Amino acid sequence: MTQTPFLSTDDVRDRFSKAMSAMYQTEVPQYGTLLELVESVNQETLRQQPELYRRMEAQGELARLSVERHGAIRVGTADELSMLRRLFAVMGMYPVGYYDLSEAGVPVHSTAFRPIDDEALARNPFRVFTSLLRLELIESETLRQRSEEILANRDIFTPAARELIERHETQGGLTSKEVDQFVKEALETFRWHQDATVDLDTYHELHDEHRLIADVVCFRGPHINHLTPRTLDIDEVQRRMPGMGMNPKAVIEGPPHRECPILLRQTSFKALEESIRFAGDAQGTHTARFGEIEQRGMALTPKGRARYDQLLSEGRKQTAGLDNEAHQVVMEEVFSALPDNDEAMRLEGLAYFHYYLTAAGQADKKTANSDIQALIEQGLVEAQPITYEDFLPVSAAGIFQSNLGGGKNEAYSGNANRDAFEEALGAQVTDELSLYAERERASKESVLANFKCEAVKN
Ligand code: OOG
Ligand code: NI
Repeated sequence: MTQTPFLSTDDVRDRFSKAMSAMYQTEVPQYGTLLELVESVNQETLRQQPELYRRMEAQGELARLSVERHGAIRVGTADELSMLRRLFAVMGMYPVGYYDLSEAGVPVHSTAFRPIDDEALARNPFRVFTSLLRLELIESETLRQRSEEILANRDIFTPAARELIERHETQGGLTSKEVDQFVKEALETFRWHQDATVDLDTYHELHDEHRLIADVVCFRGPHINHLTPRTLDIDEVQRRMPGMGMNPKAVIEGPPHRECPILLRQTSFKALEESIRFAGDAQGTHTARFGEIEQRGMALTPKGRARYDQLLSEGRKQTAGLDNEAHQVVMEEVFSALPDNDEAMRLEGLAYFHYYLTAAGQADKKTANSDIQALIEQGLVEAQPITYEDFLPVSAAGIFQSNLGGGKNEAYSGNANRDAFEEALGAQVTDELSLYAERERASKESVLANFKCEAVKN
């Protein structure tokens, strides 16, 4: 057997995400504190819940509990976005999902570059929420042109990064040594810059239109603006943040606490004000970078998602202005309309499940049955909820807003434009729901193949 000289894209992603985490901890020490807090809450939770410990150990989840789940960046042009697509492909990350944030008053639309296969997700689930600034939504013609000119004058990729991306594409991979170089060069794109490319007046003009525009346009690169580890108890981390010197956002976004978690819950410590040197040597500040945590639950079907969206908007009507504790109480009440156990979620077609053979199912040599529910009742098959691997636009908007000083501009809304986004990207985004549906279907098919008929079994 000939050995491929190339490292797997999963290994590239693993090396890159670890290097990115190390860089971000040096750049934003408070993020290191957040990692420590999350780690201690996770350990306590595992000690208090031996069943959770056993399940996570059995699923090989413990070793990667502390690796980051996602980060986020914002870019300014179609060229930057399409080159990022090629850069992320080197790490086995592909655009999944289209998120319209204009609806929430933020002039961007986004996708998540992420691994797609189960094995790739299990190896390292790192993903990057990537937003493209929509200059076409800015009303002022002069500001728009000025932004375009500034953006046209920067290259957010190093020449060596471009060269290695091309090499990956032509030779079909990178050697271990090339990967080390690639990680080093790619990191340059995500680094923080203390020097702005514009003078203080230009910064203020752009900032006054929307802080996000200043954040994207005024710097040499799309600094990583947060990283996000996974927590096993988001409510507890939110409670303890102030005691560790962190200023948490007002409320935890997404669904409330449940016995059977759904989708995604998120919170963050608020972005820090950092000093910047502007062109002409003026000193000023910019607020962009924060730290976030997430807790994931089961992926919902379109029917389940419609229920979620409806309950969320009902909840939001009742929670305006409430602090997190009161907000969560109301949300739990509102969400009690959704069944809180795996079986009901499955039988009502509200969530996606992966079907497995139980030990008895594997040993079985006589059953012939194509009714999955009957097989479950006989103890031959078992269904496990599929974890949601994507993002939620309303939550993302909440995260944006709490870190952008509440900046929200109704004038941007109602402007979803997936076609324009895909044209800028140079590719189509994969529909996230189709991935869960396909995984459920394939698992069902492979389980049922086992119970077809005697002839097949012998
Ligand atoms: C991205 C905000 C969205 C999430 O976790 O929903 C996000 C940004 O602020 O650039 O990261
Ligand atoms: Ni995030």
